[in-house]
Amino acid sequence: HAAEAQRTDLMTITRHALNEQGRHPESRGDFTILLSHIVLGCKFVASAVNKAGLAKLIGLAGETNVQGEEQKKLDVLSNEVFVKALVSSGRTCVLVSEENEAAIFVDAPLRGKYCVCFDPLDGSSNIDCGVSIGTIFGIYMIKDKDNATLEDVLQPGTHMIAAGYCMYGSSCTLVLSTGNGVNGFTLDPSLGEFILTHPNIKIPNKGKIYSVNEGNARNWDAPTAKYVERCKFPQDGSSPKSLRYIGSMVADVHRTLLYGGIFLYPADKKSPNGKLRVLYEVFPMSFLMEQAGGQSFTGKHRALEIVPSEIHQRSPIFLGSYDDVEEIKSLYAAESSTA
Ligand code: P6P
Repeated sequence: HAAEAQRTDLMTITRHALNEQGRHPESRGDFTILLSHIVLGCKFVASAVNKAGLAKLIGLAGETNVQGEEQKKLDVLSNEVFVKALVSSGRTCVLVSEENEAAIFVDAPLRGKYCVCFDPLDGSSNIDCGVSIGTIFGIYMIKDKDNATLEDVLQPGTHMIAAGYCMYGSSCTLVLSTGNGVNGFTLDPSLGEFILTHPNIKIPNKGKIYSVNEGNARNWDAPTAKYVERCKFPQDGSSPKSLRYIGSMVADVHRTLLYGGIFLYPADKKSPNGKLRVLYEVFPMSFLMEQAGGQSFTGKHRALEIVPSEIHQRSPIFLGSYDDVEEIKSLYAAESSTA
């Protein structure tokens, strides 16, 4: 009967959000409505990514498909779908997208109380070879709905109220936190529903994997170089860590979250602020890592404590298992104490 009950007791992401809403008696369900529109965007992208190879959605904008229609690049298409879904939800006020140079301010009739920062299709350079890609999002509350300004999306990551990502891979998995732990949902295409498959995800305290683009090694600073050296040649006689690097942040972070280990995109001589963007890559992934019992560090301080000054600002990032990040924090601390 238990197995039967599980098959019929479908914990969809919407039902899960409603349960969470119960923790906020004052809530009028606005977040659940916002989430349902984010989920709609993810379902659209999942479908488009799966068809990409067939419908020639991949490749450069301006190409025409078999019907001779002009094709939009998948990341452009995904961005349009997310922007329209978020605006039409009537629950957003300011949007920041990796695809839009300027922030989007929602007009009064549809204005709501949330600000959403998102990368509609992160890792899109990997689409053509079928590597997993993803959508990443972070959510703030507006400060004053009738006076939305850029300050509403230049808040530190500690002010985010929710964050998540959707990975489009062998299966479509949406990982979400609203500040009460991390839960994973898998899209059941036959239902068109995200079903809870990974309740209360906790990252192992220590992992056996490090994830970094070794091709940048000659540009690393000393603490990063020393940390990676220790991964390969442990001083305590333990076995070396394995290197796993997919080059798609959502896939590398998802593996780190489930298996443990550390993901690094350090600053280097080429990119003094690293490559990854604060508002819609570093903050959401750092939020999730902390909620799962891990941590996230910039090389100077806790990543969520960055106070952004520009919406597409970048930051170095070291995130993952608590003990692994502690080790690189101690190397940076040692360097700054001798500097
Ligand atoms: P590199 C993809 O282009 C991306 O933005 C992230 O998804 C990924 O983690 C990173 O860049 C990969 O960068 O320099 O190693 O190719």
